[in-house]
Amino acid sequence: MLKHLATFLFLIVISFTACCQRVSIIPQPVSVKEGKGDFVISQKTIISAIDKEDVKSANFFNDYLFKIYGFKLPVNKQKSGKFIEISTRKSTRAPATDRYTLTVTPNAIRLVGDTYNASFYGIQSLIQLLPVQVSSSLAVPAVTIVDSPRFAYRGMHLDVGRHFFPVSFVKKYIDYIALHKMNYFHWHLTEDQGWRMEIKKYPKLTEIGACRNGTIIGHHPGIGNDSIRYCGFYTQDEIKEVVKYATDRRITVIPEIEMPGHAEAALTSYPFLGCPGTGPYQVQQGWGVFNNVFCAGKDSTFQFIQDVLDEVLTLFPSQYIHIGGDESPKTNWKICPRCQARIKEQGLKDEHELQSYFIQRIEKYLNGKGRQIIGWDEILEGGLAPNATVMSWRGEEGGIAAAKQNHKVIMTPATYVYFDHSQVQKEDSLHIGGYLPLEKVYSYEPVPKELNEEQGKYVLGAQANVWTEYMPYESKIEYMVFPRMSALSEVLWSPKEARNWSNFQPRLQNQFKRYDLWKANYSKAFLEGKDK
Ligand code: TNX
Repeated sequence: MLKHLATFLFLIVISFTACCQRVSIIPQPVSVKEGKGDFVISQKTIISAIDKEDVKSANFFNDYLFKIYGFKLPVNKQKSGKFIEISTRKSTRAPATDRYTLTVTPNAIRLVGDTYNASFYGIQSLIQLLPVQVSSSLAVPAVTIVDSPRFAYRGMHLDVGRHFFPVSFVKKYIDYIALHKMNYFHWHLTEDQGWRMEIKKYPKLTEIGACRNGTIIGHHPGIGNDSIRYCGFYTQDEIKEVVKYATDRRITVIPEIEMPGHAEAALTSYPFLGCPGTGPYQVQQGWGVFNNVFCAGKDSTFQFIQDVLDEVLTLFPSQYIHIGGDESPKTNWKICPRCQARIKEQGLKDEHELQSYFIQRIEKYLNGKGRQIIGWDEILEGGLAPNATVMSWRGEEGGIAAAKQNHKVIMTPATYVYFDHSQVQKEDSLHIGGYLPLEKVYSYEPVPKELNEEQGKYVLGAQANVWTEYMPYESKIEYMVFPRMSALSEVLWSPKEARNWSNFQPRLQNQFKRYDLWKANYSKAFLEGKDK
């Protein structure tokens, strides 16, 4: 009883603080100085933006206004009356810091970015200065904000292999990323349970590989199978559309083409890709790790992957291409004469070194095309490819080891940022297992204390992973992602010293109201004090 009373009082205090705080931004900016009075946005307020890129930022703001408040503002080159001015300095000083200054006075709103990205981030702060009550005249509190991100890599991942999500939802997800001032979307496009990207040279990848004949019911290994054919893939035109949509929002899309494991949908489409004597293959209907992986002994496997990557490169301008590398059992390779011959011919010690050979061969190919690879931390086993960036998921150890070898690292440890884990101790809906409450995400420090200052610089940032085995529909993704994504955005953006859990909570109360405005689903575990 006493405990409930305490929670109740705590919530009252929090809502009170939230209601009366004029500036409530997530992620917390570097510097906020509140002024006096308000700038009132009416339907006649002009947005002044000259540069074409700044106009894109103005358009994002306008789209938001329209979607949430039902009106748009005129965008002009001139300033007149009370105006919102967006401009970018295009600072050539290295390194470009993505810093912006947003000044609101009763007469004008001025946003100046050092880079186009920065101006776009300033728009996200401006959006969060808008009232959470819908109205046709919007009071924006006077304030001066000077702000820039702590980490260069602020990412969200989405697995569309286990469950497929249409372009409309992918765009919504990209908007969520943008609204959190995050800048990378890691699109996990191929899996054992479905190949989701059209490849012109290999049409069977989507004719066969994009469909499975059923899906297990319940938690792995399941209490049956629904026997419903489940299909989905993106055409190359759709992919172009998504990449453009993300680019306009200052987000880089990193495609992931999984190898050598998690590839059974590809093997089902083209059985020559597997090891002799293995198979038959099927697009998998349950979850987990499967033995049927790309054969590392055949040159035809590498030719196939290179052909696929050639098409990937034409669609994704990203400097980074994710090649997977995780959870690839060596069972087939151990009995495969072609793989054993490769081990011998290359003077490799074992199948782990064969995996390393596999990844290095692909790295060389992609480096030759001016791109860099990212791989899950298993790519450390058997020797790291010379220029690879490591995504550390099995805890932080992989990231620490890679940074110590002077390799770039993106931290995605399951213990802090796996949003397929539950936010409450007793989660009613199906989930992968594991308990990751909001406060734990908020407490995450991406630079491990095991690294010295120099090594710490190799940590580019972090990312939350959203594996969709138990997220069959869109609102479930939103439920798993919110509000933890808001906590992660602050971990990645705000200065380390500015991060403060008791200061974050009242700001989060406003953020919940924004989720409502967005009509986004979210977990109420924290809001109702049920995540302890
Ligand atoms: C491990 S994280 C995987 C995924 C699963 C996930 C479930 C990683 C690189 N591989 O294939 O979906 O666990 O949490």
